[in-house]
Amino acid sequence: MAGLRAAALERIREIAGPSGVVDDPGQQAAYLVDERRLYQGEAALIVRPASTDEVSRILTICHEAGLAVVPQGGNTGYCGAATPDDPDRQVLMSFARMNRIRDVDPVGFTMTVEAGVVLARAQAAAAEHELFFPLSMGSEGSCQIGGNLSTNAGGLAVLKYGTARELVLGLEVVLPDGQVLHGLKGLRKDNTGYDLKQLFMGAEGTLGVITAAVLKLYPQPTERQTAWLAVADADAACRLLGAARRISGDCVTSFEYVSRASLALVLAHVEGVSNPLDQTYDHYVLMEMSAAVAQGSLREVMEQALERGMDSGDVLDGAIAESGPQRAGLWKLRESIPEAEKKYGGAVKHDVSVLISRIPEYLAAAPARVAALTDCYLSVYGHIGDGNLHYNLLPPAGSDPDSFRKQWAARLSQAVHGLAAEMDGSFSAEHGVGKLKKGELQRLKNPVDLAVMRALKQALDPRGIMNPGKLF
Ligand code: 2HG
Ligand code: ZN
Repeated sequence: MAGLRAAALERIREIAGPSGVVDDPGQQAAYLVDERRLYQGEAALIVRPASTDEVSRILTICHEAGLAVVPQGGNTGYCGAATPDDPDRQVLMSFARMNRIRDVDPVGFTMTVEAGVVLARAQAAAAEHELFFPLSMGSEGSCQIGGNLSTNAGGLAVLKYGTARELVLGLEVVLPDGQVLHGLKGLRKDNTGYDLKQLFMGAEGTLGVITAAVLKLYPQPTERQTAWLAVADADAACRLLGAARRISGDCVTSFEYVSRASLALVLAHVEGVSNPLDQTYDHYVLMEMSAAVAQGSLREVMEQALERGMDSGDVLDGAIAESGPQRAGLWKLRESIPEAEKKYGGAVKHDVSVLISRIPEYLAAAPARVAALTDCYLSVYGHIGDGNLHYNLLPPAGSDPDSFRKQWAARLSQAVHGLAAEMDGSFSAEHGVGKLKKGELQRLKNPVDLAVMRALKQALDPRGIMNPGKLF
């Protein structure tokens, strides 16, 4: 068996060629550890195929030889889904060389890209044609489209444009046995049975390998209005969201919540930021509207929404960005919360969702669940326009982050996730399951859902060679 595998690895090397294999231990290191440094991985080989044909030939060999494949994009995931853990059986497949923009269709508003295209490059390629690819997140300078789709990434514009899967019109996928699903027609309508592409998005590489995608593009927004607001409480934030969506004809692109404690972390640990308001408040919202409209008209709409919010008492205070740099400054307050948490010493991170209307209930109930276990510094923020909260728990000031994590992470996460599940929510709204949350998947996912997931895995990957140990 070992001899068969060694011969298979040799054939894979030949297919990828010298530049398609990473042998230097110094270079290997970055592929083998995950973004949050939760997992130190090991692999039999790190291969970087340059084409769908190479991926297909490599998978055919792996399938025959019983080698497993761990797909990896920009390696920015939070749950360890792209880290291999078997030095004899697992081949890490990186998509860094599959980075071609195959086509942009300015009539149909679509773009066909390979899995290894970095998200920011996909955005720029659309912009070259005066079009807009709306998927956007903190890691966009390094995360790749293949990873975005495999994890059904969320990010900062889900409220208006949806999660990654909603931005896809077709996929090219290599199945575990090397066969290729050619789904790049880019049709907007095709009612011919199961929507196969949906199976592979959010599957975290456990059913096959996404090698290319047809993405939906949109008109470029010509105006953006961004406001940093203090709101009375979470109920007020939810009412403001509804009012702003109505008043603007659904131009609210982002609606992000930031608690007093999360802002305090940013102000204490991140360079070049300042509090846009004179006072401090308990609850903030970063609201952005965007549209392709005549210059200035969205500003009036934003002001109208804020005036109404102030009249009703939902909005206590606020500042609207007057320039690009001011807008960037407001976004920096929100986007650098993860960096501030890291500088504080790290957080036990959560990514839960409930119905938007139940966000206040979640926020009211969660502190007691946490406090019943141990004292924590709560850094609560997130995409409340999507019903998604990052309910992050940091060690109290002065205590050691590593021992806090070792002692409490599992129990704290069970409490935070359990509350979301009790409220018919999700324990993982956007970061996925990977290795980190697979126990929680078994504990909290409906057994019928789990049985269907297992049946699909068995049908598509009966030999279990696709990203083993992830999700299940
Ligand atoms: C965000 O919304 C990301 O900034 C990261 O999803 C959240 O670091 C986190 O917990
Ligand atoms: Zn997020």
